[in-house]
Amino acid sequence: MKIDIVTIFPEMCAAPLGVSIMGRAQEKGLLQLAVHDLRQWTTDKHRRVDDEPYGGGQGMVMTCEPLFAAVEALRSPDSRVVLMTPQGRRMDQAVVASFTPCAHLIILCGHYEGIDHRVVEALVDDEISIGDYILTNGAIAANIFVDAVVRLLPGALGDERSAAEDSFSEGLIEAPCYSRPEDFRGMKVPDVLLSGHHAKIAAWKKEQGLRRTLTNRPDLLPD
Ligand code: JDE
Repeated sequence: MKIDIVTIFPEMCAAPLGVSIMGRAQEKGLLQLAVHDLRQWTTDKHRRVDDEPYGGGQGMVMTCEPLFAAVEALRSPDSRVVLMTPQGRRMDQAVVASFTPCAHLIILCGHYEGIDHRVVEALVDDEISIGDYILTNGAIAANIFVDAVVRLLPGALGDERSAAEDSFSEGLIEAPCYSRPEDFRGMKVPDVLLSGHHAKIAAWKKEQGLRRTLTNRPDLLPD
């Protein structure tokens, strides 16, 4: 997968996406990532990417010119253009998985109060929000989106277990987990996990998963 991120803060994506599993995905050739400074597509001497809103209102608006120039320079017939904005469709694991077949993503990072709507209408395929809160900068949201998509690419995890087995893929939260020591400052690992009784362990995990889902994420349970 090829991903181009367009932002006024390229350092905020280059560093986090250059290490760990995202860094390795690039070394393995699974991901071709490039982070671009939106200001390179400005033409005025102040390199402006924002202006006041028509009709008045709070804050500044990201203007058309640099964003159109960026997308026109980067796109190919198979690119999908994604805008990170709190006004977008809320991302979850199903939304993330829907992007894994894409050959090329161009990710525009929203900033300021808004983005000129002609960009959304003419260029953007998907407006994506990572959640119902406001960040200072869409580049932070882009890191989260890219990480979630790229870890699903075959070979990215290089891990014994597949991404398909993870929490959320089955619609519930998983059971709590424990490792050594059996007794830490008097806090003990549940006996069943030490029993070696696989059927009992499976039943316990299922029950605990349901219990945790009920307390932490009742919204995930079917009515
Ligand atoms: C992305 N979830 C949250 C913020 C913004 C008031 C102030 C600022 C037009 O694009 C944006 C992008 C962002 C940064 O991204 C997020 C985000 N997923 O906050 C604003 C909106 N209203 C606008």
